[in-house]
Amino acid sequence: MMLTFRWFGPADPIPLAHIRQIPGVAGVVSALYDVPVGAAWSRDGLGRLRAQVEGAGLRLAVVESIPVHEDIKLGRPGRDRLIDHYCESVCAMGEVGVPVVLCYNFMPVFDWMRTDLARRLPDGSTALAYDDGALAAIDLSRGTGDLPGWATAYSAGELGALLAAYRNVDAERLWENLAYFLERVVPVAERAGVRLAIHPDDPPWPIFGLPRIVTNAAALERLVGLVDSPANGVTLCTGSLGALPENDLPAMVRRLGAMAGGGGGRIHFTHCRNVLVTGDRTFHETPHPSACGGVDMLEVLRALRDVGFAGPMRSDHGRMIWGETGRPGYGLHDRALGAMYLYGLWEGLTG
Ligand code: DNO
Repeated sequence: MMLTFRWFGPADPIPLAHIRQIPGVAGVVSALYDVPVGAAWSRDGLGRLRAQVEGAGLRLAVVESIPVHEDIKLGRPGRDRLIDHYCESVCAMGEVGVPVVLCYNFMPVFDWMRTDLARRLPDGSTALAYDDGALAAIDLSRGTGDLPGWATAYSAGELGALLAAYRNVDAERLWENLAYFLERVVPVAERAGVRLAIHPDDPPWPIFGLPRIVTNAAALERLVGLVDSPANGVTLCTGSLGALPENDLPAMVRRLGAMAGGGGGRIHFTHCRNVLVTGDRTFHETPHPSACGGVDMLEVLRALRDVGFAGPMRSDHGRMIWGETGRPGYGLHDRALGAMYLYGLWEGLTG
């Protein structure tokens, strides 16, 4: 297992030098944030990113994400050209010469979604929270505003048109469009030495009437079966999948991990964070340890150890603690504490 840390490129207020000071962290998870969605990534751009990361004594381990253009998810006529661009980006990843994992998602319109970016926890820290009732009160007629996590911000008009286009795309159509995409991209990834790792939908249920399909064990198994190649794998995100209490995370790890695909089977990347479910489709994020939330992190890591997981792992969303401000979920302090916790668990499990 390689412990990694997400870095949002040169604009990230957290310097690589600070990331390097977290014991055990050897790899960086990053992306080219200035390339518009749908355009091909250049080898030069990725090469510069790699050089920057390596110059700080770290390795570029994961590209998270190359966003998938909405026209691909919608199955619109222009998708072939966009898929070609995607394949070019994947080739560029292969050509920069480091074995890399590509984390991407197939969530319509919105990436991860929260309804409260600063829920105050009893210890005085703040954390990200989601409440289905509060979601219903969000006024999309004003565009995407400053909700979290999105590769693209949409004006009111753009968002309205996009939501209207999705009225013809139900869950099965979205699966078809995902299969169409993977049938074309996976062979390219295989040749390029890149491992695709889809990120589960977060939260793992439909929002704003839009389908969300990568939500549970059956969906992850269907996904890897769409194109049966070791290059077609998943990001095991404990926080996303853990928001549904019926999701048995260690069991998922054991099933996907037992499939052919190298150490860890089809699990190519792990996002570890913890959530506490407090009601129906209502949860907030917590510190990483098992005792703090509903995810039994020790059992998840034990299962990963048992299936020989050898890929990158990162601590995911942290709380804001010790007065830190900045990008919700992506401060330094609590993610560093999470990384230390994961490092310690792994050391205990692997001796
Ligand atoms: C949230 C992240 C996601 C993830 C994308 C991958 O914090 O885990 O935004 O990067 O879904 O495409």
